[in-house]
Amino acid sequence: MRVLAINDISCVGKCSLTVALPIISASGVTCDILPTAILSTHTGGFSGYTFRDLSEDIPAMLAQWKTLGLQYDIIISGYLGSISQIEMVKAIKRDFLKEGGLMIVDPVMGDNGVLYSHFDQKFVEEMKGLCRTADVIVPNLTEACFLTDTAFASVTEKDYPAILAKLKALCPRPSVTGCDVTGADGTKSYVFYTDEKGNGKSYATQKIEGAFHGAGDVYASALVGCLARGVDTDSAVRIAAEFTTDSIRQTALDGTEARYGLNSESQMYAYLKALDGAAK
Ligand code: PXL
Repeated sequence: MRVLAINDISCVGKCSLTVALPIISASGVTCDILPTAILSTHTGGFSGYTFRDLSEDIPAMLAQWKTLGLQYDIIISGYLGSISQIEMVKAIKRDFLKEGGLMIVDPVMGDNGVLYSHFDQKFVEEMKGLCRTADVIVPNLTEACFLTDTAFASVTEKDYPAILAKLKALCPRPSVTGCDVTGADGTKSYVFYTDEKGNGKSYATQKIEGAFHGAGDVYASALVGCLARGVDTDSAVRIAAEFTTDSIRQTALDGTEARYGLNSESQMYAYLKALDGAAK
């Protein structure tokens, strides 16, 4: 089983490839990487970071890979620094995804209702196009709103199923994270998702107050790890969501700054045990 993770390298801050590579590899499959950019830190909560766009290097890298005949069972794309990189990912899918392979798009664009630095509405429109080429997409609620032209500020918990249904017009198997629902027993954080048969479902974990950077990357990477090991969607969503929540809980206990990312390292063993129990 061979996975390709297309994402940036943010050297500090534990997101994108510094999260995807360890989690997907530990899941027991080969994880090759295509770095889209190298940043000294990620862009959320840091200033003065360096940002080297690697777009110019990528065609020659892909040309060499073609000579090797590389083909992937799963391709996951994450942070893309420009519209031309979105086009590049579409071409990589055409050239490097095996027949019957899985294209997974994490439409990394924003959080808490706002787009990250460097992104605008034009990028959102292009990202909708990339999502249309995917089998699975893993937006957070903010990204799901941008992809479905929904005003984030006016979203209530009653709207989540409709947002999921709208995303299905883009891609058959969306999974939306960070959907908070408050009930008598407190607030829960739901993933609203669609299984292999097209059924809309949800899975709840405990809501831990605060904004935690890199949570989407941990979730997407664990989901890919599970799917790569042949785990069914229901179990994959459950295992990835619990791993992410456990990592957030530990980070909150540690009291580290949110911008330095999640302590998912401490939860890796539990994640792998759950994965091993569910893997075919
Ligand atoms: O975690 C998402 C992400 C990935 N890559 C870069 C980012 C962010 C979020 O801020 O800045 C460079």
